Amino acid sequence: MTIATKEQLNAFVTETVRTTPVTDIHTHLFAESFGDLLLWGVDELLTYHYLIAETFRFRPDLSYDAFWQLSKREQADLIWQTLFIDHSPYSEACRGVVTVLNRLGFDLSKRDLEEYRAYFRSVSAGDYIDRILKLANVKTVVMTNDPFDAYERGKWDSGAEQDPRFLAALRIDPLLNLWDSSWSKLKEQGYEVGADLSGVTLAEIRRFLKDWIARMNPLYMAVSLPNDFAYPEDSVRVRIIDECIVPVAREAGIPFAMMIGVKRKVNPSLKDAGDSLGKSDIGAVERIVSKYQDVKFLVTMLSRENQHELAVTARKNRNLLVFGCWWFLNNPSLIEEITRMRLELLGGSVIPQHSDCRILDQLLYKWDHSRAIIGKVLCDKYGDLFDAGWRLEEEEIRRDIEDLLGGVFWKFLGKPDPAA
Ligand code: RAT
Ligand code: ZN
Repeated sequence: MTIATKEQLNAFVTETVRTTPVTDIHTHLFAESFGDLLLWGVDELLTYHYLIAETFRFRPDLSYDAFWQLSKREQADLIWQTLFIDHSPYSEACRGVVTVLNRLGFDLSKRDLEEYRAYFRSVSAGDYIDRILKLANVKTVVMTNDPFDAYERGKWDSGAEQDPRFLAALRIDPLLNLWDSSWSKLKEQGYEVGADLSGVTLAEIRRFLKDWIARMNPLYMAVSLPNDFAYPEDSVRVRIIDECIVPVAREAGIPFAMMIGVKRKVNPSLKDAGDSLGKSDIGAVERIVSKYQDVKFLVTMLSRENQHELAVTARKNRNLLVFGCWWFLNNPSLIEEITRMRLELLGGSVIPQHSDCRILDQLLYKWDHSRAIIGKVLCDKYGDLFDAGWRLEEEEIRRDIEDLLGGVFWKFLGKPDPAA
């Protein structure tokens, strides 16, 4: 049906973005068979590392050690008191908790943490996964799977049943960022590697990658890279990229995802909350994607300052797909600015968002909040077309939104959307 008025247009776009199921291309969530690797519930929500960093800002009296010695429940109590009771929770990470509790139907007027806890004690992980995926309208979740983590490896070894809603991504940070310590872990897994990359080491790294690809069937290989990531460069990292990651990605027909711009551990006392960001050299991205035009690259960058040049680089290289507003960019003002700019430069050939959820429940807020902004930006974009005399069919808008919320990803992979 053709859309006749601006009011109709806005209502249709908003509703379609709200109700279209999502493929969430990067999370830290796990299927139920991974046991306690899947985090969920109110104490996990409150102890999300984003909230830990915010809590310390209000508590100069609190020592890092004292905090880390508390039980998870005690940490959650302290964070709740500091960020939700002593102050109003309007930072994005705090607002997220409020959205989640509200969407679960809790009475927020009482602010009674014990009541929320009682609910989580009464529900099973399996039922809760079903409830959250349905409420968040997420059809597929891409996990972050680390073959260097012995605990996670144990889960893969146990041959647990696969849940088709949770798909794998092979994460290789230790290989590219911590070779000095990770080579011995490869050796323990039976690969003939040496610290200096000599002999059969590079072939053995390729064998390691191929073995894990066969085992996990990952949609892509991924790494987070520091803000000073350079390419080309005379370094272990770049040799492994050139001689192992690229050829294996090519052979397996899967993309290499680069998440660029992290400064790890600027405050180690904060643990996971102690990482920061820095502006990166877009030239490194430009050079690697244009050198390997037969390899697909998914790229997200952490610094706001890199966003425009990243979008322009994607215009020049069709093997580069830009995705998500990552981590410190996952805030409404920045999502709006970045999404607007990307749609203006790239049309719909982009993945506007991923959730990066670490806790299952967060799917509710990360997607609610992002959908509202994507919807708003699209209303403006279609509205501009409408003003210029372009009339749209509902079917065309539905197609575009399905693409943005998953279709673009699956087409880039060259695979059918398994949940379609
Ligand atoms: O967003 C986060 O929670 C970060 O801690 C990281 O996990 C980041 O997203 C990453 O994948 O390295
Ligand atoms: Zn992440």
